[in-house]
Amino acid sequence: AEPTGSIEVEAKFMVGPGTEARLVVLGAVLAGAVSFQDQYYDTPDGRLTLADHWLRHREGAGWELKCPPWPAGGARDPGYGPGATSQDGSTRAATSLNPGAPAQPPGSTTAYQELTSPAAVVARLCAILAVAPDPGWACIPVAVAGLGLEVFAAFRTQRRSYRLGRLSVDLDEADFGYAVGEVETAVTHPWEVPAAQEEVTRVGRELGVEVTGPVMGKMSVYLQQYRPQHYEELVQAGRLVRDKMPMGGR
Ligand code: V4E
Repeated sequence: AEPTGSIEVEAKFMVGPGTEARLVVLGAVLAGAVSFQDQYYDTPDGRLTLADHWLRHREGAGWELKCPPWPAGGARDPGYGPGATSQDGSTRAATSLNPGAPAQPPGSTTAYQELTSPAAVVARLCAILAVAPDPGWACIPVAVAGLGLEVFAAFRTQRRSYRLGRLSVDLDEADFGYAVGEVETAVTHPWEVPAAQEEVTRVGRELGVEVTGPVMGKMSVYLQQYRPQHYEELVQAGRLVRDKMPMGGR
């Protein structure tokens, strides 16, 4: 099937004191500075996130579901099946509606679909949770309540967004004391993902402070701090990479 909406290809990098100057040298233009609160939802036993599905309500943007963009082994699978390897050498496997499928390797680039249409979000949630959709679940808050989803993470981000050609670069500072950068681009088709990954990786390397390991996302750091058991389960399931760099190390 045609993908619903675009696929967001992202690489995280570690922000340092020189990052904004480097952005300007590369010709990036500040597109805006915003602050927003995110609330992430899951079942009490974490079945959405264990299936690599990230449902959030973002202030100013509304409901969004970040999820793997292609069904495992689907016609448009861009060759990420078992055996394909990514730049960090980890096995990259297609994720899918199958909650047991391997995650995309955390810590390198990621490619996620961002569903916002209520019908698409609710259909995907029901598929993952193996629940028959209720005709009354046309709006997301009603479905969220009906599915028994609860907030498991809530934090505020201050974001400075730069435009760099067809890339966007976000410099994020979360209210629990973690800063991270993200280079992002959007593609329409799965086969465009590898070239986009190369590009966001290259620019992320140019902008970021050099680090030896993968750069943690805000969620990894948040869960490690506030939800250590959920964090541990996600690491075990291969959905998050273990944080080897405690925040004091910045
Ligand atoms: C997809 C995902 C999560 C949801 C949050 O996504 P993230 O890109 O980290 O946050 P943010 O605020 O920058 O979202 P944006 O505004 O760009 O839409 S939490 C964990 N994941 C999976 C994941 C992963 N496995 N590895 C890495 C490096 N990032 C995310």
